Amino acid sequence: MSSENNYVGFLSIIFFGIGTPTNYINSMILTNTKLKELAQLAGFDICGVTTPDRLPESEKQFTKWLENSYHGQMEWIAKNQSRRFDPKELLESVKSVIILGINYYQPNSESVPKGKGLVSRYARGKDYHKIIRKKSEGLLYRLDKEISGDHQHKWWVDYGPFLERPYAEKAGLGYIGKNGMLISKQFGSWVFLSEILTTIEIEPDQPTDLEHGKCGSCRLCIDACPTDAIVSPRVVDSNKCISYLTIERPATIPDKLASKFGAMVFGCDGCQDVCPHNLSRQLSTTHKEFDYKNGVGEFLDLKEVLNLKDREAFLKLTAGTPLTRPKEDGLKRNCTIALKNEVEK
Ligand code: B12
Ligand code: SF4
Ligand code: SF4
Repeated sequence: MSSENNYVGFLSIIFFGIGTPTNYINSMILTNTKLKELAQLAGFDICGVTTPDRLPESEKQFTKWLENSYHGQMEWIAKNQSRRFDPKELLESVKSVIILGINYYQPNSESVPKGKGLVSRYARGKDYHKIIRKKSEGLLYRLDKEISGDHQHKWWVDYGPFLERPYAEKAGLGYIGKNGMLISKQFGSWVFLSEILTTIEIEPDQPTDLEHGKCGSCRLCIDACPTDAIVSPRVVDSNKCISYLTIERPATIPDKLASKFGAMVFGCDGCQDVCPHNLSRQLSTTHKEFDYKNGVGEFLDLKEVLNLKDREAFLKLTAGTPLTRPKEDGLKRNCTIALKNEVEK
């Protein structure tokens, strides 16, 4: 649901301790408890820490995923592989990997009104990249005040060449379910992830004790996926995934797949909606920025979108939200599909 097209731009705003030759960096220690306190003050709901080791199993799975072309036309994800696999290539003297999470859950209405298209939960309010960027800057400011001496950080949300879910699992934030989602103990899978790589030493968390259980024999998400995109546990074929097809704007969407979108016009929550770990944990977000009232909302009026006159009108509707991503023609294509699906229901 993201691209590294914007990666350079995003990197340029990454806070990066300036001009300290790596070999002069002092060893700095921060307690795990203090970090979590600072993360909470900065507005993050969950936080975990791990060491910057490589993750051979995840590397293997990622490589296999690319070999199977499950990334579709997201060519950017096949780049920077060595950096993606090794945090030290992203920050040479990295000592700790901090993973942060924010709950964005909000309930759905009982049904989709006629003539409307459904927007997935994560995209109803403001664009999370911007919101998390502000919170990350706030946390870095607090860290810099707390720890004296020279230290360096690099941080991303989503865009970076970084395996967010596997490191989140290793940092004890939750476990990766058969739907591929990182499922936290506190909020289920309705969390955005982001990370800070830092030269500060922080006592790591342990991979989760999984007190909230694993998938076991459950396969509700696999069976519920309208397009059979979960091809095996933890493996999603983007070519079939409604999220990819409606957000990343691939050149063509086969009719056979489009007919399974139902009313979805941006993203898809199907494999999360059915997860029993979510049902018992979903709590409405306390971050008003993600609230549907502060963005495009839960539904789009299909005809209104199709009648948008130009780019300016498109931006008036979508600016500051994730819905700018498929551009005007992509969003219109999605709405055309939803309208056709409504007629053929
Ligand atoms: C590309 C991408 C997509 C693509 C591909 C999805 C996919 N499953 O890979 C598309 C566009 C389809 C997509 C869709 C969505 N995405 Co997306 N996406 C990403 C992105 C940018 C990269 C993910 C990636 O590397 N995929 C490649 C696969 C191979 O890697 P992976 O899914 O992380 O899987 C690893 C583990 O499962 C691991 N693994 C470890 N042990 C084992 C063992 C076995 C046996 C196996 C098989 C695998 C395995 O191997 C894999 C590789 O390391 C991340 C951000 C990031 N930088 O990580 C966000 C991210 C994963 N997306 C996110 C979200 C919210 C979504 C959607 C829910 C959006 C929506 N509502 O429409 C859907 C969910 C679809 C789904 N079920 O995964 C969140 C997930 C948060 C969470 N709690 O998990 C992320 C982390 C963004 C963020 N910063 O919050 N996404
Ligand atoms: S996001 Fe939707 S289409 Fe993609 S794997 Fe989940 S249920 Fe299937
Ligand atoms: S729906 Fe079932 S199989 Fe899928 S992630 Fe949740 S617990 Fe695991």
